Amino acid sequence: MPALYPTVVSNRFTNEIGGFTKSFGTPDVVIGQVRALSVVHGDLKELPEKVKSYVQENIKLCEPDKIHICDGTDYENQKLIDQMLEQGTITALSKYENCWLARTNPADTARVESKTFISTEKKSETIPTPKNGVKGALGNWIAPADMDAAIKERFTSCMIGRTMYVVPFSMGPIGSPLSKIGIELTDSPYVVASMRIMTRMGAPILKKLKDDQDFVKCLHSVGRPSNGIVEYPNWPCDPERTIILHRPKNNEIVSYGSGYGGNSLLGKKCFALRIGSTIAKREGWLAEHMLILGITNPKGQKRYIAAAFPSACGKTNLAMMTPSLPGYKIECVGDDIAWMKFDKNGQLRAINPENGFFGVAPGTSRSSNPIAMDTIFKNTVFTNVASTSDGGVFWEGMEKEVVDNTNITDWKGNPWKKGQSTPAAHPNSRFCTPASQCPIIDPAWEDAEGVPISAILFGGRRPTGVPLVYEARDWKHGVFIGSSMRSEATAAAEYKGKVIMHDPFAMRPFFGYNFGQYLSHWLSMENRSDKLPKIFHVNWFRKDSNGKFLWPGFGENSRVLDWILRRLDGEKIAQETPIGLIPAPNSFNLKGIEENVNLEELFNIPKDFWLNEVEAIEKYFDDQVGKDLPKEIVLQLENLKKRLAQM
Ligand code: GTP
Ligand code: SPV
Ligand code: MN
Repeated sequence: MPALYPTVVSNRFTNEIGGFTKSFGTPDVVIGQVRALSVVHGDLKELPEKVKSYVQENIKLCEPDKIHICDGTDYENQKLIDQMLEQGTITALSKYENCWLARTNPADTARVESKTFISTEKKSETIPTPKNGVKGALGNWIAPADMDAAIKERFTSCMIGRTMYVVPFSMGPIGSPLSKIGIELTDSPYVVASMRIMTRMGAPILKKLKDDQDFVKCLHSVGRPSNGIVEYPNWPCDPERTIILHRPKNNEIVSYGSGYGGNSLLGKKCFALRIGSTIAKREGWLAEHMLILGITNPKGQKRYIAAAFPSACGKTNLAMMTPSLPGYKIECVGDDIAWMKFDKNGQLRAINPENGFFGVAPGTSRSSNPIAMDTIFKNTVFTNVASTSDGGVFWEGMEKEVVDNTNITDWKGNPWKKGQSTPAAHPNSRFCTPASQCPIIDPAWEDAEGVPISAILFGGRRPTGVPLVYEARDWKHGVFIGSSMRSEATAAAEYKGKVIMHDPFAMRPFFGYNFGQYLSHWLSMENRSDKLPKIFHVNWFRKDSNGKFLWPGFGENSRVLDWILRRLDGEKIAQETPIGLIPAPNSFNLKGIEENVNLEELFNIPKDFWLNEVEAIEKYFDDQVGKDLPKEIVLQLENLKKRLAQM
């Protein structure tokens, strides 16, 4: 029987997560004295030794009232759902099967890059040294002692009155040589329910984990505001003191103050990308912000492509695309993250370390992404979308899919009318849904060896100047293209306005170590294989002078993939330009949409634009990367300049 803690430590603490409204001071706990606590689910004694000490250490720090070791069962999930319904964290969406809607505190709706830090002994291990007087924009560093202090200040006693959930999870198929295990400790049932969708979570992971085996340590608390006032009892958080910390040396993540997305589902950006990229560097592979898709051409030949686009720039859409070109078939392996490694034959292989999709809701519709629409209406947690009076969901882009006369309630819980100036759904509202439900999930998506990658795509939102597709001249040029990526800011992070930001490899918010060294690591891949994937850059978002998209996008992007696959086959359908290879005249398949597409404008490469672009890239490298920039990249930039000058 679990030993119940008899009384609350101090009556300055009120207990339940939602009811915490009073101020509180330092708890009356003697350091080193572990409060008796009740283990409400699972058995602490049965945890692998290293997990046990990690849990005990953090029980001491956070002082939860209860411990719940997650087994990942339906029964457990139902209990969590019931509890969240009771606390108002979620509401039921009666129109669908096992679907739920969470509305967050409006101050907690996206990743917070500015509060995300990597901790290493030396700052230069984390970020390149910017030019004098320039603020670094390739990640934030924190000294180890400051990280310790930040944790102590925020986590001491932060779980009094709460349950600490112990969430064992695997990134990647359980048992794959490419997979890694993590343990997330969290006080958020929403995080537990979401981690169960996004990762392989529960008892089988603990069974796999040996006593002395290492795992990625993930500590998370939604936090408590220091003034003691929880403004949204259904969504406790502490936006003012939110901080997301990583210590690569210890494979350690510590996240405080936010319950949302990449801030709290620690398997995703924190583990699979930031810590993941540092492990990948050590072990000689790549952890990337990329979708993975399988594509079969009309001849029946199947290949796999990985693509890196910044947040909210079309990864999920491309990964689930319904091709408009007859005879093509797309299957989905993953929509956000790829772990890639060259096998002993020099073939690059990729796994999707995730188990679900945490996808942008607005813009997802029958016409733009029918596959996503066929995936998400069961067993899904929606966050910050609008709801309808018939128990369904709504967001911008779903106008044609709601029945007339249904009333809409916006993401904040207020009545909403069509045509209103504020959006119904938050622009970064999301669905969290099991990947296995995707009707076009690839048969090999859980293959332990990973799928073979034939091409890598980079891309972003470029309203001007950047053609629909161009091909890198070789691997080094491809790495340069990745390093010089730029894209319009989106709602997935805290940036405002349509500013064009540098986002190398779509990884700017996710580098786990110095970007200059990351580039060297990418360049070094050339020594690992004589059959490197071809690299391309794509841009679905070029606009005409009226601000209208020049390219229909979505399913029509299959035409771009068609050209790419034919290039992989060695077809002579490319012409040289200063920036890379673009389709030769009449080689790009426009059949059926010739009328609506201005190919000339789509592939135009304006010299002035590119001279400015090169200047901006050069300044960025000078300002931000300095002496850490590999000389191969400097050379690539020089060569591009020369080619442009001759244009
Ligand atoms: P994260 O989950 O944040 O990493 O985003 P993502 O890269 O998966 O982007 P997603 O596929 O969710 O698309 C984000 C937005 O871009 C949605 O509003 C889409 O409708 C829109 N979008 C995606 N593909 C296209 C396209 O080909 N053309 C246009 N015009 N918009 C697109
Ligand atoms: C992104 O921002 O790239 C996302 C959402 O996929 S989050 O998980 O919040 O990082
Ligand atoms: Mn996505």
